[in-house]
Amino acid sequence: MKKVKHLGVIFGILAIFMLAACGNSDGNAADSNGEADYSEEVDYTITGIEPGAGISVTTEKAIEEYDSLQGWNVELSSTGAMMTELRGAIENEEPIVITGWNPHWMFAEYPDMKYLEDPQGIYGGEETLNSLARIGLEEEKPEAYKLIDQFEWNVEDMEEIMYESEQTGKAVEEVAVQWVEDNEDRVAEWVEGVEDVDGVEIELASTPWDSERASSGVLKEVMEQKGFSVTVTELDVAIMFESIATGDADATLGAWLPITHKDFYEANQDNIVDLGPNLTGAKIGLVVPEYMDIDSIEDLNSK
Ligand code: PBE
Repeated sequence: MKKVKHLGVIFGILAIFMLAACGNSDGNAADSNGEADYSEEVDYTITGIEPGAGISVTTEKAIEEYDSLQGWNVELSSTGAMMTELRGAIENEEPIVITGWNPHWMFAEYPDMKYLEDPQGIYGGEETLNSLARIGLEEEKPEAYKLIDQFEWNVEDMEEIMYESEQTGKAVEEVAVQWVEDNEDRVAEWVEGVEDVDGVEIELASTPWDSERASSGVLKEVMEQKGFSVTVTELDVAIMFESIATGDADATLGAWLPITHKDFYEANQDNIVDLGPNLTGAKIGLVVPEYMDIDSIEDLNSK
C-alpha cells in the first residue's frame, strides 16, 4: 500500500515534468507557445564586457527602450570573461545573449553566430572607427597629423591581426609589427608625402581592446619607421576622449561612431579634431548562437 502511494507521487511528478517540457524536447523552459523560453533560461541576463565600454552603455539603453528587455540586466565584467562564458555555452549548446562586435575574432572562432535584429536601431547600422586629433596637432606636428590622417584600412586587415594573435598566443602588438612588414604597399600610401622626423614624440590614446591594440600597434610601427617616438596608452573610453580634448594625448584611432561612443563624442566634440574614418564596416549589437531559434531583440521576453 505504501509503495503504491509512492509510485503515485512519482508518476504525479513525472506528469508535471512532462507537461512543463511539452513541445520542447530538450525539457528546457517553455513559453505559452511551447517554444523554448531562452529569456528565462539565460535568467534575463545579457552577458557583457567592461563597464566603461561604449557597447555596455548602448546595451543599458537597449534595456530601457525595448519592451522585450524589461526586467533584463547586463552582466558587466570583461571581454575575456564574456568569451569564456560564450565558449562554455556553445560547447553545451546552451542559450546565451552576448554583446558582440566586429572587428573581432569571435566570428572567425564561432562562425555560427548571428546579430539579433534591432528594429529600434539602438545599436545603429554600420559603425566607423574614426581618428581624432587634439586641437593644435596639425600646426605643431604637421608630419604626424598628415600620417594619422592618411591612415586607413579595413575590417579584414584588423581581424587578421586579432585572429592570429588569438590563435598563436602572440601579443597583438607583435603581430601588428609583422603585418606592417608584410604590407609595404598599404603602408606606402599612408606615408606618402610625409617627411621623416627626428624623434618627435607622439602620445597615442587607445582603449583596452584587441581592435585598438591592432590599429595602434600598426600605426606606432609605421610612425617609428618615419622617426617618431610613439607611446600608446590604454585608457577607459571616457578618459580616452578627455585626453584628446584636454590635449594630454595627441591622437587616437579608436573612436567608434556614430553610436558606440556617441555620448563621449558629444561631450568632447568642440575640443577635438575629427579626421574621419580609418576603418568602415564595423558593427555592434546583441549576438546569439545560430542554434537559438530567434532573430530579433523583440523575440526575447520581458521578465
Ligand atoms: N568595443 C571594442 C569597444 C570599442 C572597441 C566595441 C568593445 C566599446 O567601446 O564598446
